[in-house]
Amino acid sequence: MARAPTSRNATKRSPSNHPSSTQSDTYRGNAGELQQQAGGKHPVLTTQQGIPVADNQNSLRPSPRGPTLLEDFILREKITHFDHERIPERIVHARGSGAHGFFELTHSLRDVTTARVLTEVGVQTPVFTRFSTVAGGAGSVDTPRDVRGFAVKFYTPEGNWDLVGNNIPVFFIQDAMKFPDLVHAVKMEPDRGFPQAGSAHDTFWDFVSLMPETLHMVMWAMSDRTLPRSLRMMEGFGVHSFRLVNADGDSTFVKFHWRPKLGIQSTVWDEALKLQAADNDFHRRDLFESIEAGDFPEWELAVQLFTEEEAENFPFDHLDPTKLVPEELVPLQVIGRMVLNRWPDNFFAETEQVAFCPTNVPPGIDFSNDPLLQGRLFSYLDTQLSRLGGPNFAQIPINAPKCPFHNMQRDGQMQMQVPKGRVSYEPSSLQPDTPRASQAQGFRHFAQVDDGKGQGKGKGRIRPESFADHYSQARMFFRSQSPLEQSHIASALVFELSKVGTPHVREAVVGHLVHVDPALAERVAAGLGLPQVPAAPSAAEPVRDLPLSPQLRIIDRMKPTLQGRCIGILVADGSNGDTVTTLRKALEKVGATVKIVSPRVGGAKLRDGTLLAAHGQLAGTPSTVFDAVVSVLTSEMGEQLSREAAAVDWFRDAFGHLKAIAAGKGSQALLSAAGIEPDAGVVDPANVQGFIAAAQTRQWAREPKLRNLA
Ligand code: HDE
Repeated sequence: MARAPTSRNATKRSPSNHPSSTQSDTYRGNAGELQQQAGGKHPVLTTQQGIPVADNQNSLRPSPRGPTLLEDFILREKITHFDHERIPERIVHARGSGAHGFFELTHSLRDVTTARVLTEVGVQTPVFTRFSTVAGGAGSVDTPRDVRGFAVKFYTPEGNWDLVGNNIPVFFIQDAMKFPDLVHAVKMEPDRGFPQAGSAHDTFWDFVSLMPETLHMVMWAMSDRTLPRSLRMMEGFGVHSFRLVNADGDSTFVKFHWRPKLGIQSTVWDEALKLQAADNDFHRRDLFESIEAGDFPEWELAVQLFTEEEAENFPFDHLDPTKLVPEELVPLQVIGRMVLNRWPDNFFAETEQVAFCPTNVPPGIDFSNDPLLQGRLFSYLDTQLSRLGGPNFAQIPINAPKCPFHNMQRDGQMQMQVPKGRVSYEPSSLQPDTPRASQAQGFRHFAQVDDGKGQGKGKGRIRPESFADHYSQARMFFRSQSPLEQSHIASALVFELSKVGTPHVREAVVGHLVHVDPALAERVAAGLGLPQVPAAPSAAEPVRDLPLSPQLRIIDRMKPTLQGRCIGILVADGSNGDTVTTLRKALEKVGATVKIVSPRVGGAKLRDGTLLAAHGQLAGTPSTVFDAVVSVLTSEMGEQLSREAAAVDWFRDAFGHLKAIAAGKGSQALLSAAGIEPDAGVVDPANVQGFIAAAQTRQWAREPKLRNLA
């Protein structure tokens, strides 16, 4: 007979380290409304079958030191469920963070579409948005150099619309056929199982060197776009051309853009590297904290609209996903805003189980013939079937439409619905309330007439001639960047290719760069220590100098604001509380979040004897997690901390990452130990306005003095 531990054990040890069923609760009522008599607040623990559990600490044994009995259905159910807790992670975009919110239309597109989500101004459509990195596994860090996914599920009154985009407006490849190859090349190498979450390895660059169509996106991937400061400071793009279709059946092409209210901003490379150690969850935490604080992330939705005829005159083929439509060619029109205002209740149920499918489009939104998009229309539903285990994943609450839905699809694993009646087919005459297709409301595909271009020989595995120019837009992107951003791209290429062990791969990539920009190729070749610039491969099309597009830069588009930014104030025993309070109030007034850092998390005993609690301990809260830093220290504490690496690094990194620093006399020993030669971005804490002005940007002028960029 199974027995609970003896009361001797229970009284000798605390229940938490040797819990005992001698404290077991008593119950009344049936399983549906079980109440504990003791305490009264907690519902009674039950099995999945609703059987009340008396002891959640000890498995069933014939004697205290005997084996566990198979009869223990409670243990078996608990362990079995646990054994099956994981589902396959996404093949790409496994690491992600999501949030709920709404989309509000501010400008109707009634002329060009019937989709109500894009025609009814002022209506708030619920959304769930998931941001992700691409290459890393679900448990990888938030801040590697990587493209970010930007996927939005709109729960519209006409069914779900999934706009599954990225933070870069072009893609690596032109045809879905190459996607498995691209992903296999970028993910960890199959024999060694590394590197995790990064493209700086041989197989990725081998693929690049053999697939010149990747070059345009490679320029973006090597730019600061892949080092976002925050998910809230990223742009998003639908990438492909989609169609909008109006009531007359006319089609207009559309490109979708998300533009962050806080402006676009990135980190610098050294900072991104150190963030991987400082906080694995840097972006997830930032999104969570901003929503918890009521400082809701917001984006504008903008569109580029163009007709088939206009597209004919573009100096590129808009159906080629390695090409973008410059804003200077087709301006952006802002049509609405998205606000994320609610963190999911449960990560797994929502962020993990959300299943985006580019095929989810309401009537009035349609696809283009972009061959990459066409492949995606197949892939996502297919992947969800294996990831979520069967055809009923649309019934999972995060995936279910919020409008009514009815059809004759039946049964299958995990069916949650209980359809009534005898009719599960159509047409039928037996049941008047069965669903029927509607010509008036139903989705109608745009009646495209195949233009037949390039198809003269009939069916075939054909790539259009108009997709042949792989370098002109890569050049346009690179040359549109500011000199510093160009240096960042060159340095990123040197960094990544330096991690490539195979010399011919390095050289082949540099050969392609000659087509992008010969000076870039020279810089990268020099950075790699190549004796000479390798010869460029032959290009299918002559490279053209397209008009530049300054809108593609980031640095000079950073918004001069402290809203959404976080300032760290370092204090220690003896710090002047008045200085801290004045700064804190001024910074919070202009929208910054302020966090106190101290050698001990319990806080610092200020000069007036009060205790100032800290948000973080110095060693665990490096300056990488802040946008600008302040230190308010006595000279004595400054001296003492100047002998501690964490404190010295706090300043060295803040300076190296081009951040504003407010540091008074007491911090001089630390500044010296960090080798900082004060510049315009280093001010006295008493100069509050000066600090605010400096903290609203990065000290770009500092960068060339600090590191040898390629
Ligand atoms: Fe994806 N992609 N993709 N992709 N993608 C997936 O779907 C795929 C592409 C993007 O937060 C997978 O549910 C193919 C472009 C995002 O859940 C998979 C091709 C763009 C997410 C898949 C592409 C994206 C995915 C993996 C080429 C930007 C994460 C698990 C034909 C416009 C969505 C899953 C989330 C996820 C396939 C290309 C964006 C395997 C075959 C281009 C943001 O189905």
